[in-house]
Amino acid sequence: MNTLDDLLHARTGPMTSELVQRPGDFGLGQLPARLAPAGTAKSICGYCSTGCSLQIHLNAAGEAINLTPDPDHPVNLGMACPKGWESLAPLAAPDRCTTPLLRDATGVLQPVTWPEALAVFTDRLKAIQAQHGPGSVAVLSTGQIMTEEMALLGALTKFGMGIADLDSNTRQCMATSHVAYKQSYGFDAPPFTYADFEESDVLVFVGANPCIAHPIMWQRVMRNRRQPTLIVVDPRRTETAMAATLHLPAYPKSDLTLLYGLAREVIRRGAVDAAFVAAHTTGFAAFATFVEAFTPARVSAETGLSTADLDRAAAAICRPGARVSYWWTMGVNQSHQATRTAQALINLSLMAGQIGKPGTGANSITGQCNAMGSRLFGNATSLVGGYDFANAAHRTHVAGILGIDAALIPAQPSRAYDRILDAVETGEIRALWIIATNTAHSWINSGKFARLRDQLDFLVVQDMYATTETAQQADLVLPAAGWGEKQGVFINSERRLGYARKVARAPGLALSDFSIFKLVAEAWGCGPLFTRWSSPAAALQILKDLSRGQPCDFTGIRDHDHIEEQGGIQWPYPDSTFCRAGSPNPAAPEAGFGDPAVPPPDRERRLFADGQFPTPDGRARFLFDEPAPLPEPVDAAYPFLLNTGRGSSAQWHTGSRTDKSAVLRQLAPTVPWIEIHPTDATALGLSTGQTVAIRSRRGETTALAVVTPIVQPRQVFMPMHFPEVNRLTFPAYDPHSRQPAYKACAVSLASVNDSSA
Ligand SMILES: Nc1nc2c(c(=O)[nH]1)N[C@H]1C(S)=C(S)[C@@H](COP(=O)(O)OP(=O)(O)OC[C@H]3O[C@@H](n4cnc5c(=O)[nH]c(N)nc54)[C@H](O)[C@@H]3O)O[C@H]1N2
Ligand SMILES: Nc1nc2c(c(=O)[nH]1)N[C@H]1C(S)=C(S)[C@@H](COP(=O)(O)OP(=O)(O)OC[C@H]3O[C@@H](n4cnc5c(=O)[nH]c(N)nc54)[C@H](O)[C@@H]3O)O[C@H]1N2
Ligand code: SF4
Ligand SMILES: [Mo]
Repeated sequence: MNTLDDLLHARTGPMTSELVQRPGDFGLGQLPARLAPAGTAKSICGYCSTGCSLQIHLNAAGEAINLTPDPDHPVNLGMACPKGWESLAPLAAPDRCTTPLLRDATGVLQPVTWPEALAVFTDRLKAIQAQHGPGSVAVLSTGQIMTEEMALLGALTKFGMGIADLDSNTRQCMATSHVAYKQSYGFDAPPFTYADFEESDVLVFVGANPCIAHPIMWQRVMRNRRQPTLIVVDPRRTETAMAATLHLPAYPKSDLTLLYGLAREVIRRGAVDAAFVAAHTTGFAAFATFVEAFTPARVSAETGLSTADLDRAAAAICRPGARVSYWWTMGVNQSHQATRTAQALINLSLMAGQIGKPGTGANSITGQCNAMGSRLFGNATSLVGGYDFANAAHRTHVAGILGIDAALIPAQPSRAYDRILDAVETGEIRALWIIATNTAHSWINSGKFARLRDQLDFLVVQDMYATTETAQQADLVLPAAGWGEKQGVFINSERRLGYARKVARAPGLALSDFSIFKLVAEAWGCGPLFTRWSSPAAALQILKDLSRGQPCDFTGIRDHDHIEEQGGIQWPYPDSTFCRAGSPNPAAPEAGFGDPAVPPPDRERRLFADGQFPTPDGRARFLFDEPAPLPEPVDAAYPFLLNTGRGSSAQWHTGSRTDKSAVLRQLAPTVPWIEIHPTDATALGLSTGQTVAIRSRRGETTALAVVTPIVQPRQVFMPMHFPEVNRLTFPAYDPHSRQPAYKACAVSLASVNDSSA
């Protein structure tokens, strides 16, 4: 099982026929004749956390030739954004990494065989561990591989290879939501379902630009027939803000003050749900006293918003009988007080009893396709399955399920990403294995990572492409299959497990991450620990066992096919409640599945309808702190505040996938740009299309000026899709989540005389 020969044969052998539905299942008449697919397969999109389902059109060999959005899926209802439509293009890119690559003595990456690559991998990493201790090797992973893969990686590295430090790009993205929910609700449990977009009377978006970053979620907002009030808190007048009833362009990172001021208004206007607060929460009295200081005058002075706008916002969220929902993304999570800001939104929803009912909730929108999977099963911050490393009973329980010695499980979580890099700087960590993330581009203050490269004795990068900024610096590159070339589960923003299918062959010698991890386990000598992890399908059964009894319990899911048949399945989905009700035999996990006597569960469900939270006392907590000043405020030398984020719906992060699509390349600029307010542009003598030099205390770069009132005066915005951006950013972190505060640093601007260009 799972030898290299097996894996390579499986990869090159015929596409499995179960992928292909009968041609008659597909509405052929609706398609242009040239597609004439032999059948279709469904697969969940591998970009953002919306989790749209795509119908992949297959040729007679079962290989993908095109796709259309799935009309039957409860998430996207037949829609997809440009990235989803273009999902197949990156697979065929000419720069796919098709063979392991090893840097030779002259510094050139040269093709090697898998056995050679695995031997170098284990020999080098074991030698480094032998010389400097097991903690001298660390891993940086991702929210963009399958749940089964990230769980196997977490188990392999921590329990098999003795690696204590395994973090991922989820730190850059969702760490704040994870910590905020865990502290407030007792578990990382986003309570909502996408139907809440349609069932809300007042939707408050804070630091979220779904028009660009989650376009299909935004389509769900547009389907709301309740004439909703849309409030958007964002220093920029984004596409989302333009569509709002009320745009609150609060000064960057003044959200905490604003939200405490709104909480004060909820109390003052008598909109507190006293019965809910008394029965289901703790800490409200102290919170109510705390927010008294956040008077409209103070909030107006510190946020730059008018008291009239504050009054409008307060009136909207306090409207009697209105269903109010709060939605946040990176404008909140990437802040120096991110966790408390997220909790300020949670507090607003708790105090008004706006949770567990249609159209309510304090709802974190996830970023990557499987950031939710990594939050539950990544084995970084929480022990795999949402347990605690520090809890001995949890370690024993997880060890029992995995059939390993509990002593193999470390008693503390991984160090956070920034602290892993700090440990590289001090020489404590000497080797990194980076999987499905492009650290050299996406990490904050990237100049530091560039300098650290020389401190590393060994850098392994596992990616679809050897051309990323990070892979170019590697000593060893392991070629990975991408979305569409392997199968497994993604968990979307509304806790829905979705199944992504294999519909294409990986090029050359590229292998799925799952297969690579299995090969590493064998080469390392810890393969027997992972015998049960024989395939993604087998791994899903292990994940089910890990989830049992947890708030995320999905033991009622049968297998991958069950997930697909149901149009995805939201957790919780315990076997006791749904599929196995009436099944007398808990020892036979398959018993009772599909029992016609058991009604199917609702396709959309939300959490906390009963007011019970998974804290020890069953109550949610009010958590708060004093607002603190910006880590790097503007001054005379650096008078502009730089904000960064998503530039267009056609660009994904560091561009390693989306840049490969000729269609997507036409939908957005391919060079860095910077949004500048007209007043500032005039003062600097700049007009749109001219080159501007941007300097921070960390680095400098140039970009094309886009003169626009989208940004406020003295604020500028750059899309994160160009590596230049993180040369500028200031390395500040939220103290609870250690998430980088990418969205506020001080820069200076100057017009570049480009008459020579
Ligand atoms: N097209 C596309 N879609 C994506 C992605 C992509 O790369 N491309 N990435 C995915 C991922 S991983 C993520 S995490 C999400 C991110 O999704 P979003 O968070 O919606 O996107 P961002 O543009 O990073 O940030 C959202 C907004 O926060 C605002 N903001 C900045 N500072 C503040 C502040 O202090 N307060 C407030 N209230 N707002 C502030 C910014 O002006 C910006 O408009 O998108 C996902 N979807
Ligand atoms: N300035 C600034 N910086 C930011 C942000 C910001 O708002 N501003 N946002 C941050 C956020 S929220 C995020 S999520 C990060 C994202 O930052 P990254 O994770 O660095 O960005 P990606 O381009 O998505 O990188 C994913 C890599 O995985 C590879 N890959 C894709 N699929 C697979 C697979 O199945 N297997 C393997 N092995 N490789 C695969 C891709 O080729 C790509 O190189 O950026 C962060 N950086
Ligand atoms: S909205 Fe997200 S999940 Fe849907 S098609 Fe676009 S990138 Fe894919
Ligand atoms: Mo993200």
